[in-house]
Formats: sequence, C-alpha cells, structure tokens
Amino acid sequence: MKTIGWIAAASVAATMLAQPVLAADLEQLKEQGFARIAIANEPPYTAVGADGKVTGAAPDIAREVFKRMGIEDVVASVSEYGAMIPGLQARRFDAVTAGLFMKPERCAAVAYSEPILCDAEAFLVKKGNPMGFKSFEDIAKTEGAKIGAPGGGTEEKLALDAGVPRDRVIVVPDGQSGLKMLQDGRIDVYSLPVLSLNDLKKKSGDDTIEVFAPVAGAPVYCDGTAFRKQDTALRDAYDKVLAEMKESGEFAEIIEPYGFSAAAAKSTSREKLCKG
Ligand code: 6CS
Repeated sequence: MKTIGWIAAASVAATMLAQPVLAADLEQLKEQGFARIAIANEPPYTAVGADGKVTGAAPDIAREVFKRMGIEDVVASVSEYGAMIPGLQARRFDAVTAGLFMKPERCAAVAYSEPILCDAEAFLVKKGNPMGFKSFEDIAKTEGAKIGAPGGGTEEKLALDAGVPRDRVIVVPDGQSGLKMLQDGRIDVYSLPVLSLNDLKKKSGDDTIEVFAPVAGAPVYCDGTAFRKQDTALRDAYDKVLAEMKESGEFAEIIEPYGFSAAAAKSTSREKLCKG
C-alpha cells in the first residue's frame, strides 16, 4: 500500500510541476464571469459608495471594456497604491484600474494598456498658501514642513526625489485622512492629482483650505489599466476594445463627465509614457 501511496504522490507532484504558470487569460476570465480589479477609492478616479457600489472613471472604463470582451462584471478590492503591483503579481487581482500612473519603473513591472486618465499634480494647503508651496522643492527647503502623500504613490516619490527628508513625508491612507491631517495642522500640505484634490476640497465645504495646481516641475501623468507582465495577450485584447471606444467617442462619454480629457489620453501613448 505504501508503494502505491508514493507513486500517487509522485504523479501528482509531477503533474503540478508540469503546469505552466497560468496567465489570467481571456477564456479563464470569461469562465470566471468577472475580472478582479484593484482600486484606491480616490474620486473621481475610483470610488466606493456607502452602498458599496464601485464607480469612478477607471472602474467605469474597465467594466465597459471587459464587458465587450465577454467578461460580464468587475469585482473591486481597495488597495494602497504601493500594494497594487505586488497584489497583481501575487494574483490577488486580474488588473489594476485605479489611476496608477505610468512611470518607467512601473512599466518594467506590469503590462499597461494604452493611456486612459491623465492629470497634473496638486497641493491642498491652508487658504492663501501661507508657506508659498509651488513645488516639491519648496517643501524640501522649508525647515520642518510636512507633506502628506499616498504610500507607494507618485506624490510620495516626487517629494522624496525633491529632497524632502523621509521623516517629513507622511504616508496618508486616503483623502479624508489627508484632509483631516491638514485641517488639524499635522501636515502643512497634502498632495494628490488635481482632480482628486478638487473633488476633496469641493466635498469638504471648508473655505480655510485651497488647491494649488499645477505643481511646478511635476509632469502630467496618465494611467493605464495594469496587467501582469505575462498577460500581454489579455492586455492586447483590452487595448483593441479601448482603441475602438476612443475612436467611436464612447471613451470620452465615460471619462469626461468625471473631468478627465479624452484628447489628453489620445495625444500620448504607453510607449512615450513608459520612456519617462
Ligand atoms: O499613480 C499614483 O501613484 C497616483 N495616482 C493617483 C490617481 N492618485 C495618487 C497616486 O499617488
């Protein structure tokens, strides 16, 4: 009996080893009936309503493109920006649709679609911008000034690259926390893309704060939907539908009510953005 056990175990092991590293291919996702997407809950890019409904320009585009690919729906998980790529690679998600801006180091780690949502960077500051912050370098040279930014996010990296010491770059989990920390004086500036801060400021109803934009010296970024490196066939199928929607005007119909420009996304490319 023991011998049979060993043979059975060996054949199972051999079969498992023989399995290729399965990409999340189109047929698999069609069968699954949904694509698992990572979002951040940062309106107007991504949002989760009190009723749990997922909206925002990025998930709305993804839902429509996947539907036209035969994948009926999307199931979203909220993630910190810095955890999105590791989560994708660990197969916790099938795609990242969160305004994850294309940058060379990210392009090296994932397979991005063509550009979708473009935006400049901004600062949320006290009314009148009393510390005169116009760039990340201004914050670096202001002794003791603290900036709030998303963990693993673009603004955190821009601040560190501009010379803001690590202990003056405060990781902020979400917009509401950043707003409160600024209002309480625990940070002197909170940085997110322009449309995110405009949305946050408008909903706050707080006239003691204001948005400064665009941040001098910071590029205009664009996101794309991010897939695993090995899932390029899935990404190419996504891009084909995305291009059709850009051409037909349906792409603009989805993103422009959120404040994004279809022309901005159509004016650039993954190739250009991944070059940096
Ligand atoms: O891609 C990023 O890192 C940035 N994208 C958005 C939409 N918000 C903040 C984040 O740092």
